[in-house]
Amino acid sequence: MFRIPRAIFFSCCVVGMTALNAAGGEIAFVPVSASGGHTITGNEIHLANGGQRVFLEVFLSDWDPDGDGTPRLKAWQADVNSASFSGGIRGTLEYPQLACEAETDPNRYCRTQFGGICSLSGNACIDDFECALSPLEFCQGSVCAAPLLIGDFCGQGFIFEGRSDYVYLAVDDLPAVDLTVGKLRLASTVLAGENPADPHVPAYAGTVVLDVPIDAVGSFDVGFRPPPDSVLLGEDNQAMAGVTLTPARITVPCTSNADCNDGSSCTLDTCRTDGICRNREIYNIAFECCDPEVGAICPKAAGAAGDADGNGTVDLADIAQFQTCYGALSITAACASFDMFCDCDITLGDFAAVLDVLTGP
Ligand SMILES: [Ca+2]
Ligand SMILES: [Ca+2]
Ligand SMILES: [Ca+2]
Ligand SMILES: [Ca+2]
Repeated sequence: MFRIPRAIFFSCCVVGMTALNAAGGEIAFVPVSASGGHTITGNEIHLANGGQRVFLEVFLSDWDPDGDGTPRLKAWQADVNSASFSGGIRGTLEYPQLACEAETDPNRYCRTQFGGICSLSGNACIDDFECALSPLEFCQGSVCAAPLLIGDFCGQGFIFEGRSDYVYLAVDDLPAVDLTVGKLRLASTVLAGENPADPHVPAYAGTVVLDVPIDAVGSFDVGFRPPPDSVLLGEDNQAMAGVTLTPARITVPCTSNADCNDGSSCTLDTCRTDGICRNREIYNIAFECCDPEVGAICPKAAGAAGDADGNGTVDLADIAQFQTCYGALSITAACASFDMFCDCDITLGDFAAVLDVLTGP
């Protein structure tokens, strides 16, 4: 489905040729506002504290970096990756449910979407007909059309088509916001042939709203799922190669050392004066390992992982040695090569990892 980026093959040998075939394109998250104190620098927003609602915008750019008019943008999809919503020190980002009543607020404007949540069953839905648990059940998250039903909500993501910097402002398109349970996906395709050329400035494609919990601490990177979930499509219906997916970073400062507890006894947790947590290892990672539960330190294996007898292969002789190390209360130098996760124990998990590196009979 994807064109092979030729630049990869040439870049090793022909310096200066790479630009000719260099793929471009970027789907970027840009923080634009928050409900409380904050500062924004590029793709990063520093909140004064947790308990805020943050607005991020999706921008598309640079799909024709050499400006020769091709490729043009037929369709795009930006699929939010929620994997890092709990990637800070503490707290989990959440999608809010924005009420429908503020239709006049451009920051809450509901737009075409292709997935919601049934009000009673919680099942994914497109329209009310798919929510048949009771005659009262309806599809939440569909377009907020009158009459509003109690509890109906607009999306936590929307596309404000009227903005002057909207990527498909001048052409007919089919914008869509997918609010299927646990998912948020923005997309659009042009209707007929008028694929826009690269305007050489970032073009707005949609808005995503996230709630940062009151007790949140640390940095959360909010990005996009890799292709084929997040793509730019050219006029040839092919996904453009080499598109950069740029996440936004939401940072909430710490106020005490306790705020910075990373759950590991192998690190010393301190809150710096600038509100950034520092989690410094209490052991020498070059020569030692550490048990994060109790902070016990043990020697690190000198040789290759799994190769207890040091003969250069991981084979059945090493497996036989494993049995004498399994479950041992202290890790000897001979057994250290089996501590595959450098956490100062020899467990079945280590055994499975040793099997993965088995190189001989
Ligand atoms: Ca081009
Ligand atoms: Ca720690
Ligand atoms: Ca060996
Ligand atoms: Ca281990």
